[in-house]
Amino acid sequence: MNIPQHIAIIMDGNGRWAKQQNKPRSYGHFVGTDNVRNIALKADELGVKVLTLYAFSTENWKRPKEEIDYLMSLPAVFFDKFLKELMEKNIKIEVIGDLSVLPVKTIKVLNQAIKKTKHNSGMILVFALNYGGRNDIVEAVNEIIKKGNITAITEQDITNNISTKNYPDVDLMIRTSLDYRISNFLLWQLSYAELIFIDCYWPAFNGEKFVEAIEEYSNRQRRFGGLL
Ligand code: V0D
Repeated sequence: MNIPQHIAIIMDGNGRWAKQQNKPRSYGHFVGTDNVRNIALKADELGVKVLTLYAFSTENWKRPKEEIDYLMSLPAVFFDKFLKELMEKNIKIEVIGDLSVLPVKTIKVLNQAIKKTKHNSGMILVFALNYGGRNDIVEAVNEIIKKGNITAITEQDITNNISTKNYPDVDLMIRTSLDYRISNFLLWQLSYAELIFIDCYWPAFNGEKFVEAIEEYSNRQRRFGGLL
């Protein structure tokens, strides 16, 4: 099996999963948080180098305030339960997106976890928070302009200044719960990625289904490598 170096996941369907069992949306988010741990550990075990998870998009601010407040408490819930385990596995936490407008408490929790795992040399677990793909490209261009004296830029300039500049290109993008959209996730970075859409809500997505997706990726690579 050909293991992708960098996997990106849109963790969709938490609300619908909860509704199916007559539970509040927040319950879906809560179980979804536990599932982040399951999938991250599986990815680590398989030898994935970078796992990028779309946790909160710039469009998610349109949701009811109550739901947003709950979502913003989840990084703390996640680290209280799992930071010890992440340390044991030598996993490094990083974040992409515009954190400046998140609640101060959430920013503090994130910075603490980033700091604590900074010297870990294993898998990098990246959370995309208040992230938008178009904004990521615009910010990269602004970075380039700031460096001054520029009349033309190249693709490499953008690649070198975008939020994922330190990671390998995304090999595989998985979206759960069968919406066939990129939804302003990693636009620049998904140019050559395999896209896999899975008929399963995020809280019900498990290690077995994750491995199946990677097998599908691996088969596509093999067909491509063998020139059809
Ligand atoms: C809800 C499914 C973990 C998607 C997963 C702030 C929607 C559960 C985190 C998390 C969310 C983020 C950063 C970090 C550590 C953990 C998270 C949000 C939503 C939005 F450093 N799960 N999770 N963050 N959900």
